[in-house]
Amino acid sequence: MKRTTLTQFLIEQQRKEQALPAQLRLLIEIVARACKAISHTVNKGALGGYLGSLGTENVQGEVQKKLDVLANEILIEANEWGGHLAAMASEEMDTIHRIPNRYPKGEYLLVYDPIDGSSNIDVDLSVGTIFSVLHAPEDSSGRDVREEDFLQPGTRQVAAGYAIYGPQTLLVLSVGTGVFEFTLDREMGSWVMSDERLTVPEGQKEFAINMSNYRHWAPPMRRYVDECLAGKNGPRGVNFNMRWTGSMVADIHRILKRGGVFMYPWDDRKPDMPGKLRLMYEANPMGYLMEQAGGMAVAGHERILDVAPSKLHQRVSVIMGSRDEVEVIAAYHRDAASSQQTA
Ligand code: P6P
Repeated sequence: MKRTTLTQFLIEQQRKEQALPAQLRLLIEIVARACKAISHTVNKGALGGYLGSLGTENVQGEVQKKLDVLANEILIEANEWGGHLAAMASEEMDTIHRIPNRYPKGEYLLVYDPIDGSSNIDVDLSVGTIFSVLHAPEDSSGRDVREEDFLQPGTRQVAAGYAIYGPQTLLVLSVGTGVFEFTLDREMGSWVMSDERLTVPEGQKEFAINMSNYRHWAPPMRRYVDECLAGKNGPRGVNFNMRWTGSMVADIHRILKRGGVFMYPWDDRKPDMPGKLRLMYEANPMGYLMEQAGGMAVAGHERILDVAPSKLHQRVSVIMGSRDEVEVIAAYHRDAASSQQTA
């Protein structure tokens, strides 16, 4: 069967859908090529000497794995010369990385998590790279890009995607015309389309959350999970299943393919923080993909893509997946918010 490669797909998007300016097409090709290099490194594991930690911490205060830093460097080296970017930002860098003056600057901003779920690397569980693409502000062309140029709501994304390094290496991508999946053909070294116009199935009863945090959640979150656990004898009248991989990319990919809901909500361990996951390079790109696939993504009851960022590494509560289940959870959060107001 003739398969469509990523390059053919991107050219068709450029021709048919006018969804893809040349610089954005180049950006995606380059990120996809960098993800091939990251996949090669991840798959080497101990044989490449890339497992384990560096003993350093990133801006999040998290221990950096060797692969976190290496993947970040691969993405910088792959992207900074191409003339498609004005700047880059990453979970692994305190602030933005401007394109060096020796290279031409482009009109896009790339923000990414080079290896999400890196704690899984040493135990051979799936990890991934998550990326989001924004336009650099019009007025930034004549000046140095600033951090606040990145602080755009998720609705302004022009493309987003992830690579998942698992039993297969996949690239899942949207440029605003639906979600498409490509599988890395290692012999040919090319990305080959393996699924198109993904849609998040509804009516699926599988939830993903770290249950060990149960006692720390807000009441609407506990209400939803209690009802899932009550199963067919409870108010939902049906049994649920649970999955939690500790790797957002793996959980989100499963939900994009077979439905369900992913939750990392606010909890009282750090009450001043809205959640654990980062808005700019985890929640926004994954929320964009979920919506492009007919799913839904909220922070409590607010649409994640409407959240106005105030800091590059800000965190957010994340609930996303099948529209029917996310709507139930959002309704419980609205009920709780309105009863608080009337109390
Ligand atoms: P916990 C990985 O560190 C990550 O950022 C996401 O990929 C994942 O969903 C979550 O954190 C796991 O968090 O608290 O269950 O270890």
